[in-house]
Amino acid sequence: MYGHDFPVPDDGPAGGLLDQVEAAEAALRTAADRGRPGRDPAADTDPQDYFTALIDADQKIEPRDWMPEAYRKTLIRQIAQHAHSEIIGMQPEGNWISRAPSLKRKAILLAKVQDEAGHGLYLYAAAETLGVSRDELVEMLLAGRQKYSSIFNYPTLTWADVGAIGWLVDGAAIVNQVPLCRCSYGPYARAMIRICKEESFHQRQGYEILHVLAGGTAEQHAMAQDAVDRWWYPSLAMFGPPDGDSTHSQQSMAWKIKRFSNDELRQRFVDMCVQQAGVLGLTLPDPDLRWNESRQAYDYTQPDYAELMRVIAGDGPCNRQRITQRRRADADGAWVREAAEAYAAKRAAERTAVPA
Ligand code: BYC
Repeated sequence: MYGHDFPVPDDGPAGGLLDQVEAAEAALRTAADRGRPGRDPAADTDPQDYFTALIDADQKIEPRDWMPEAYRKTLIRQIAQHAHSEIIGMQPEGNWISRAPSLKRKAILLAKVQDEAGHGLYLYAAAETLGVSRDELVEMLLAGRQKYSSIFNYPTLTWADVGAIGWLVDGAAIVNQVPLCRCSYGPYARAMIRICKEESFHQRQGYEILHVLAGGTAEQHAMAQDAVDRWWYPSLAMFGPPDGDSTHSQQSMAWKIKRFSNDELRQRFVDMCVQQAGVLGLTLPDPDLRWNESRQAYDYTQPDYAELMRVIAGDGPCNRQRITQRRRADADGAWVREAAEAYAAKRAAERTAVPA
């Protein structure tokens, strides 16, 4: 199913990561088969104690379970932000659908962008199990009260950017998301398993675009290198602020929502990309990138976190354009929602009508 049609390093792109997704899926089933820690309703167990016991036993918290309000709020924040990112993330790539260089490239890109819409829907559905509606979430995004990933506020200037997004942005997304397949909240973990399997295809399509360009004419090679130069640091910033400045990491890790810190995942991503860049024949734009024998990892230059904070706060190159387009799409789709509601009301009335 995941066969390669071009040369790739042993572990990638996404090769080893997919094995981790399979393992997370197996662990989910084993946990379900093992059964939950017993709870005698008559013994009146403290719900907080039972919640903690479930987390400690690596069981999933399900929508029917009691959960601390702060756990619920954290999940809504993170899952909604993730869903919004998938939907806004359709824009930079959608920008190239009408200009893809061939029919085959266009079909592949269309499929990928449609997948992102699907990911958004799985995630909104997972968030809805926490007692919030999709309409409320969309409203909060449009009003600027919820965020989406910083990365989608950068422009896609050339066709090579579509390749760089696939390789680097989807690559960073997978490194971040594979551990979320083991998240303690069941609906989010299950959505992530499906999403990660599809993301691996996304990463490979980007890698393949860059592979073709890097092996093409001098001009094409330069275009690929320029795209990697522009997307490298924003991709590193996707993992969030450094651990010392991350407000939520500690609590989210204690709840097993996050399994690794922002810096741990960023390092994992850098280590993965160095080898893959070598196969592409492209250079990562960091003169200080070098193997550190004692850490068994690459030393690298951190992204500009002040820039990350500016982009998150709304002042990136494309923030205004992205949110304007999303508001327009929402307004343009109002008639579809109204029609669906009218149809649902009609069907409900038919079901309750007393036959004459
Ligand atoms: N962008 O305490 P921290 C995709 C915010 S879609 C914006 O470390 P946390 C794709 C953070 O929310 C990929 N905001 O937070 C789609 C928090 O804000 P508030 C999207 C960011 O949650 C289409 C504050 O900074 N992936 O791949 O522990 C086409 C402090 O941060 C960012 C996900 O959403 C950022 N980069 O960790 C192609 C993954 N970083 O509300 C591709 C799920 C931080 O407290 N999310 N912030 O003011 C996560 O894993 C975590 O939420 C994060 C942040 C690692 C992102």
